[in-house]
Amino acid sequence: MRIDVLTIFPELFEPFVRTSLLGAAREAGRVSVSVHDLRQWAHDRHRTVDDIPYGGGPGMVMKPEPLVEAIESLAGPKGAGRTALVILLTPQGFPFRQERAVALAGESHLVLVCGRYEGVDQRVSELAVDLELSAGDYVLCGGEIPAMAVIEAVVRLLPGVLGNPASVEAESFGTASLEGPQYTRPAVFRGLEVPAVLRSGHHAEIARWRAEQALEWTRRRRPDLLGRREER
Ligand code: JBZ
Repeated sequence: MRIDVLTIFPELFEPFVRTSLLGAAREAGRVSVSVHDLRQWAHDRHRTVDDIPYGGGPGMVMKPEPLVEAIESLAGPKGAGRTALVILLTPQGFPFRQERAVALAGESHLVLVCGRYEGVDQRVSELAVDLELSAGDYVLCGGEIPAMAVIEAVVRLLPGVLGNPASVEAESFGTASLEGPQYTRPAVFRGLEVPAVLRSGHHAEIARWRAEQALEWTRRRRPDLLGRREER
């Protein structure tokens, strides 16, 4: 898979793409990630990428010309014949969920466009963007962190990236319920014991206990996930 990122803060991505699972996936040739400074496509010597909003109001809006030209240079013109999927990260986007990550993992080329300022000129979406996504219901200052969330969620699903595909399986169930508590050694830490059932060696009882704990945590913390099972 090829991933291109368009941002005014390319330096935010450097440690991220070099580290951990993503760094290893790149070195193994499973994915290539290229980060591009949007200001390369600015038209003036001040490298301007924003301007004041029509109709007034606070803040600045991302200008259409650099963005559309950058997207077209990475993905070609929108429409039939474009093989890349161009995604704008914006608070107005569809919420990014696991089912979307699974769909995106089947693409060969993603272009992730990070919004900044108060927003992006609407004509960018109309002329050059295929899909708008949001990371979730909290306020951020730009699309860079959401883009990293998309990259990590998608790359870990690519064949050969996770050493243990069983954890991919387990976590697709994990989108419908939370996992319960996890423990490692020592068996007693500061007076707190690992539950006896986990040390019993009774695999069927362990599985039943884990399922009960998972359901109880999901009821208390994420009842919305239980309602969502039928949606998937
Ligand atoms: C996002 C205009 O740039 C922004 C600002 C906030 C923001 C995004 C882009 S994407 N928040 C989110 O996914 O929540």
